[in-house]
Amino acid sequence: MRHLNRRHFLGAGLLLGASALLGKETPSKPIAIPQEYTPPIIAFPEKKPMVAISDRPPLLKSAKGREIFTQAITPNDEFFVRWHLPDIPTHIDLNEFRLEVKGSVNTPLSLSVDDLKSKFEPTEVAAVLQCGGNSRKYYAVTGQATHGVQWDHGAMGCAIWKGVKLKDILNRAGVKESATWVGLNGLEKPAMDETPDFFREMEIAETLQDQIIVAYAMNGEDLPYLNGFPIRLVIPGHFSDSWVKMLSEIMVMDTYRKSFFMDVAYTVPDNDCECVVSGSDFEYKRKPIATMKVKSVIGYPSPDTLIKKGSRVKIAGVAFDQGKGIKEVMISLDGGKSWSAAKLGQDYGKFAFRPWSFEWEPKTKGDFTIMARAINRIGNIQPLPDEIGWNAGGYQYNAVDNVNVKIV
Ligand SMILES: Nc1nc2c(c(=O)[nH]1)N[C@H]1C(S)=C(S)[C@@H](COP(=O)(O)O)O[C@H]1N2
Ligand SMILES: [Mo]
Repeated sequence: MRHLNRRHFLGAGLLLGASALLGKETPSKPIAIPQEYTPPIIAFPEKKPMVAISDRPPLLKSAKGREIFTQAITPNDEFFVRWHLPDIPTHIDLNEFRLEVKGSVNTPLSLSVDDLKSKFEPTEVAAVLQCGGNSRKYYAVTGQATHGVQWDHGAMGCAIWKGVKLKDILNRAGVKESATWVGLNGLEKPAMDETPDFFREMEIAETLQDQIIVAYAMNGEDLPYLNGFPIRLVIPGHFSDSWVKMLSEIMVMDTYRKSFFMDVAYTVPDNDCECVVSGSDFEYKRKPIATMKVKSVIGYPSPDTLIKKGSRVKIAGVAFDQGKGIKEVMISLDGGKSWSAAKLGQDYGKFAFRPWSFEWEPKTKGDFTIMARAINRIGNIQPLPDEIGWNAGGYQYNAVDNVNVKIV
């Protein structure tokens, strides 16, 4: 088992993503609010030019900004990209690539992508892929910034994933009775010995859920290389840190294996609100982030748009949750005093983006704040920005989105 010095990774490790995993001590309090920085727009293979927050490892978001979130399905060539380790393979030979299923199983398997396509029943699911750190920068509004890549809403997307149920693969291998956990590993290797491997774990019971798939197609095409070609795990309703890309190993285990990305990186306070007093850094008992929280994002208009008085504006966006389904999206044009229901668009299923729209004909000039607030079918509702619980890693941000526009 890889031995990690826990303290070594606290705090600063998350501030700059992978590059900072290699050193640095916990920063002293209070956490500094990061400086604004305008990242370049770079074209990567199979992608439109995208905003490159980092190019090694690639951290890309759509150059359209929030306007990519006016549609239910995010195009592959604009889908965001997030890798932790700089050493991702430069090529993959499908004749050699195998998904190994091993450990506590009766029959270890070594499956090619063709095997997955021809020897298993295919299945499809539309599902939102959202980084646990998505929208993290908006925590700064609370007065206390958080560690990690300061994503706006760009670290999410929704695609139609096609592949094989994880449980079908596990059943084919025959999981032994002693097994309790399943470890999932991607093809990329840590660049240095002291960097943790990107390794995720799931409890056996969780892996048996029907909707979890090993996907070989995204929106009807091969997965883009940067989104995990040739196969990746898809766990609908779950934050994407566990959606292992370039999945090459499924290790069935009798005991839990401690790992950096499970136990330290993507964690929130282990209490009911999953929050702490803002600014209290990482000195709390943690648990891994899991299911997503109800959320909506305004796709159009973008902040600071000038709108002519009397013109017709179609406010539009997307909403989603952990898979209960969106019941309603409410819009406010007066800073939250009154709310009206938006019109919900096409339903791609309970794990997908639910597009919504709201017609507005502004009749007076001045500054307006548009707010959007989603409620799901079990009554979960987005908190207002000043009500959201804070955590040092800046995970699970889901406060009511707002955009300021000017009517002229
Ligand atoms: N192999 C591998 N899989 C991975 C990661 C990684 O670094 N390596 N990052 C995870 C995280 S934290 C996120 S947010 C998603 C990003 O998926 P995307 O690049 O397809 O958008 O991949 C997940 N799967
Ligand atoms: Mo992530």
